[in-house]
Amino acid sequence: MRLGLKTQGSWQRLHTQARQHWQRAAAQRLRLAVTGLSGSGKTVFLSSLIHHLLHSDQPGALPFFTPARQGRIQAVRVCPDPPAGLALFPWRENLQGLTHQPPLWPRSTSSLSGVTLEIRYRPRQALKRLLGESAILYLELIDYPGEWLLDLPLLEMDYLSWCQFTAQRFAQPALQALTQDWQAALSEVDWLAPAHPETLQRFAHRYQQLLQQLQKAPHSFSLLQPGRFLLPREQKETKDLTVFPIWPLPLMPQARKKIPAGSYLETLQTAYRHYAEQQIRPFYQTTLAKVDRQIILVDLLKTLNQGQHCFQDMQTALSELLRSFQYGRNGILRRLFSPKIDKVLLAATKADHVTTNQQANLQVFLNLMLQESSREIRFNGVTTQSLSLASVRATRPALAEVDGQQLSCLTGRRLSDGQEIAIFPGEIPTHLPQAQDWHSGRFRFIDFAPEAIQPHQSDTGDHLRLDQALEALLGDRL
Ligand SMILES: Nc1nc2c(ncn2[C@@H]2O[C@H](COP(=O)(O)OP(=O)(O)OP(=O)(O)O)[C@@H](O)[C@H]2O)c(=O)[nH]1
Ligand SMILES: [Mg+2]
Repeated sequence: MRLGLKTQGSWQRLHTQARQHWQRAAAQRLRLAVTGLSGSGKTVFLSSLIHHLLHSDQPGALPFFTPARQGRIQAVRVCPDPPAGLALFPWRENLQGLTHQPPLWPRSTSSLSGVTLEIRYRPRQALKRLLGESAILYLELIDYPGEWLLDLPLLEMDYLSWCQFTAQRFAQPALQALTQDWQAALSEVDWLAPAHPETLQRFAHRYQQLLQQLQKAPHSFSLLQPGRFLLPREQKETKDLTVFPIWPLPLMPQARKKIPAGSYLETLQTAYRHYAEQQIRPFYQTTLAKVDRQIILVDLLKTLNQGQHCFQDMQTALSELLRSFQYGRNGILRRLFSPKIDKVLLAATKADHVTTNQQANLQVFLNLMLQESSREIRFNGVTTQSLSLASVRATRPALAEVDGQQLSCLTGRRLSDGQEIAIFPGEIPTHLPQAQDWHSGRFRFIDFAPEAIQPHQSDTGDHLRLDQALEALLGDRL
């Protein structure tokens, strides 16, 4: 059938419009969730990723990130407006710190922020007909205090269930002795009596102090809730927060309905609900519910330093909070309206704290720690990968001669005093250590000050495998 000229023109227009719609829809927005507990390296990872992507159009940048290696990245810039409703992630300040002399790590994060990167690239040959000669991917990144993640499981529990859950945790041998004073204080109050605001404030303050003590070394527990109690008391989110668990609970479970009006228990229940709905849920919905890809950052060296209880607690915390994310396969429409995470990268951070020959072991150890969680994720048809990385290097490999033998060691500036040192950081186990191995003082990893990153280029010597992480997370979308 032959089309008239007019019809042919309309058809052409329709076709072009359809292609433009497709180009807009096909993509080109990707939200990456950077998930990790406090101190796992989220802010450093984000800052470094922004720095290296901004310079990824230079020859030789990010060699294991295919679009960069193939020279298909045309230009990357930071959009002036952050993702809706968020303050701008302080990427400039963080990068100034890392290029400063002496370089500085960014401060621990105390509020929510975000940034969108606009990546202009030449699509792969196979996608050129669909996307045109040049396309844009908007990459949305969000940063938040790691402690906030710890509260996600509270969205699935009511107050009394949370009390029961915490009571069980505090009864565990590692926590029993540390929390016995708190448990004794709880039994001095009749929680069904009319509530006095000062008593509630006093207990809230005491509970906050307890959580902060449990978070610090040598205890180093991770699963501490409410997570906002781990932030300074002055902060507006925690100032008047009176969310703490109580037990024993005389009303469990039959008489849940008979809680006296105006009692401590009723007031605490209301405060808990309010906290979950006004603070946790909005954080979850605006930042975590609509993500496409996820990187889970884990500081394994901290667990090796602190021992078995720290390892197990971090493992539980991560597996609890990962349940809150939506995993599954994305069709094009789902990707636009209710995306699910379709790819997850597990990353052991601070890989520059171990010698080169131990970095593969770090990855093996990470897989052991997260094997159950990643199995759950894969059950949803989601691909998982793992690696060990350093977003910013703080050490250099060196060889030392001991008793005529050449041994691998590391050199760098110790964070605590800025001294240049050389150390043998020890080996990373490739199976879960036995109880006796944890107590042998075998692991003593220390923190290093960062090395300055090149301010105007993406230098492969400034990171370890950041390009491989980008390949796993974005390679198929560019
Ligand atoms: N050597 C080395 N140290 C790192 C690296 N990334 C992070 N660190 C160290 O880990 C610390 C914490 O990193 P952050 O990025 O601030 O951690 P975070 O996950 O953002 O922590 P919160 O903001 O508290 O949730 C830094 O101050 C560094 O000491 C890395 O790639 N290499
Ligand atoms: Mg941070």
